[in-house]
Amino acid sequence: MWWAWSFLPALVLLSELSVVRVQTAPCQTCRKLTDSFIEGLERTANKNFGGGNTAWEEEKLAKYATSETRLLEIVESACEKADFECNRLLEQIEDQVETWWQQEAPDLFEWLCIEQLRLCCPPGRFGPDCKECPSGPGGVCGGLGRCEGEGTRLGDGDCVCDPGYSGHLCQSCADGYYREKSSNDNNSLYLTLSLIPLPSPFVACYHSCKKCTGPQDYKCHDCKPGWILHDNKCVDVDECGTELARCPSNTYCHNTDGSYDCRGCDQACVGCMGSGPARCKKCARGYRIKGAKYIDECSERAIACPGLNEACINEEGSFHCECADGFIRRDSICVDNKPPKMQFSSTVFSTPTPLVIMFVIFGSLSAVEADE
Ligand SMILES: [Ca+2]
Repeated sequence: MWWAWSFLPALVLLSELSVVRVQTAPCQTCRKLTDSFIEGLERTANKNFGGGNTAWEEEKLAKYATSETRLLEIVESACEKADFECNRLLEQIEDQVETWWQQEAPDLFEWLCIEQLRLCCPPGRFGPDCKECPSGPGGVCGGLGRCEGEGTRLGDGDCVCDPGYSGHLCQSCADGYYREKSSNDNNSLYLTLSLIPLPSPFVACYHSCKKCTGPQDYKCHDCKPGWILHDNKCVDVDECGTELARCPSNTYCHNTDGSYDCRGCDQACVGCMGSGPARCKKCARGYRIKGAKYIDECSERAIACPGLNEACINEEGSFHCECADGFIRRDSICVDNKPPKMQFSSTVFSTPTPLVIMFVIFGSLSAVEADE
């Protein structure tokens, strides 16, 4: 391509990496690229070819304003070097950019990102076919939220409402909010006249209330999860005192406002009912209860294994003594675990060796003679 030679090494790399088709590139990348392109146009608006004889060059060459030299300048700075998505897109749209440059210039974003590449949608539209977002008085999502995927070929078009609002067009009061009476009147008037609704007629309830008639804690009608209604107030549920809490082993339940959390037991515990070693259900290996204290028995010199070559082994709530490595217990004492020396019968050793040999030889011969 006519301008590709100037960043050929980058294009070689990009070609290898460009497995994904342009259509999957997000609208945001295209918008960013076209915005950057327009900035480049503005930046080069007052430039010319420069050099010693501008008049001559403008006479012999195309005017700078519509020249490929200017386009190359813009293209080269359209993407930051580290912006992979932008560079990939730029590589794949060089034909379109050149076409756009040569024609009567329409809006680049609209022409390129919406019409040519089909990566984006016009405002107020979403999804592959650019369907209309839900709209009501006040505009898209009643002006009180945003349409999921608006302006792109993605999304489901559902309204994501501003805090306090809910419903298809964000006209309902969300949980945890109530409609103030005075605002309600004004808002109805505004809606009747098809004017833009007043900003935020919904006000937050007390933090524990799901439904309420005012911001105070005693104006609740319903409570958020973790709270229970009592005399129009929402009272914290103590999950730890009920079967509601579920905590993993070796943790304990800690009640909090509107919820609970599970906290780790002390290292001296196997299971516990609270923080610290005094709340253990059982002692961890190497610890035993002593008054209100849990101690490592093996670290206590007085009760550590007193025998020679013995090692103290901590157990759950107890301990025992074993012979150290390389020793075995023999007659209650830990002795070196070397194999015992070979011992032979005293009757063999009490017989003189030559006699034994003679017996074997002549005994065998007499047996042969007898057979013959
Ligand atoms: Ca609670």
